[in-house]
Amino acid sequence: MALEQTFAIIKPDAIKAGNSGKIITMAEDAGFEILRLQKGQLSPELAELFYDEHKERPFFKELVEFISSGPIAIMALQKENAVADWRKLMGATNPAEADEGTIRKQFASSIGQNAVHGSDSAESAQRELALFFAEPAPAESPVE
Ligand code: 3AN
Repeated sequence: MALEQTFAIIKPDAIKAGNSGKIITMAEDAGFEILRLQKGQLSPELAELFYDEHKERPFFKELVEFISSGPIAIMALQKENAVADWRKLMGATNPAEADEGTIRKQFASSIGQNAVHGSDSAESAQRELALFFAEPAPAESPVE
């Protein structure tokens, strides 16, 4: 199977709680190569654009406010089957339903503040990677 890239966010709750290093270690232990890693904070405008597919949902405002409320880390992750495997490692959206050994089981506190994001399809991954990283990450990642 070919290598695939996905887009991930370590959300404000996980950064604030000091869990970013542990989440990155879980990603590496699961075989993901971290092609891009950048810390920053989203403006509400960029957050709205990012979550555009959820704009009709009742929790949209809450979602935008939370993701732009503090520092986050954004990542481009690569491995075979990266999109599905990252979602598996994240666990269910609601941490109460997340399996043992998943990131959300360990670090998420609620359905809204659930530690991490991962693209839900290869198409979303392309869109999200392009939204956040000006240039696509090379499969081999030289230090620039
Ligand atoms: P996932 O992040 O697991 O793909 P989605 O796509 O259903 O989940 O939802 C996107 C984000 O919206 C979730 N990460 C979560 O933070 C938030 N969310 C989903 N459902 C709710 C809800 N019922 N109340 C508040 N926030 C929610």
